[in-house]
Amino acid sequence: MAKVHAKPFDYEFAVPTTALIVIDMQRDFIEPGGFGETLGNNVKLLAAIVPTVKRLLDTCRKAGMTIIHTREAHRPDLSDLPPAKLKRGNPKLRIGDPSAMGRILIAGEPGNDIVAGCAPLPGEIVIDKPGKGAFYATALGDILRLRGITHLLFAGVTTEVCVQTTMREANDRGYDSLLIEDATESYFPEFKRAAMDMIRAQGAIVGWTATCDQLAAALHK
Ligand code: TIU
Repeated sequence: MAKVHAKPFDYEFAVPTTALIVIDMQRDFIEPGGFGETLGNNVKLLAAIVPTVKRLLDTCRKAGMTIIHTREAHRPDLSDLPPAKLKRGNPKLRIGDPSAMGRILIAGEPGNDIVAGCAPLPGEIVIDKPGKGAFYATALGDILRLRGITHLLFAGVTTEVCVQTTMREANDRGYDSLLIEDATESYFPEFKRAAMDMIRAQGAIVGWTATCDQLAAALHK
């Protein structure tokens, strides 16, 4: 067993029954011209965590852990896009519209790729998800069950949207989840802080948080 000096108390896990889930480290959220920027956000904040997410991936790879990447992605014919999601707000470009990186938030388009620094390696699992949570309308639950996974480490973007939604889905399904504090980011620093506080409040009501270095120390990497 590995023990991380996490908040609000130590987080214990065994590598064979743990997966690292890296949420939506996609050009659409992290580079100018993608979905995140069309929503009116400053994407520079998110780009800053790419080296830490890469270090986290390398740490978990060296430990031999199951690695899962997710992408927020819709089918080219938009058949999995609820009208409510398409019409919400007043973005410059809507999902499916052409942009400098291909069609916004559409599977297979350049903007939908995971950024080069966090690219999946052969053998790692990649899940396309139409929602904010990675369990909704995907095979994630079945994949974790088939591998006997009980513990989940989380990283990626954005903290209070797709990361926190997925952690809450995982929590209700019985997983013990640890969020890596410096490997997740929000367009809104105050939302990141609030999400961290919410997750670990009330005795880890949603899960735990710790830094990438604290995890690496627990894994002796
Ligand atoms: N991946 C993810 O978090 N999707 C979003 O739409 N996030 C926002 O913060 N908008």
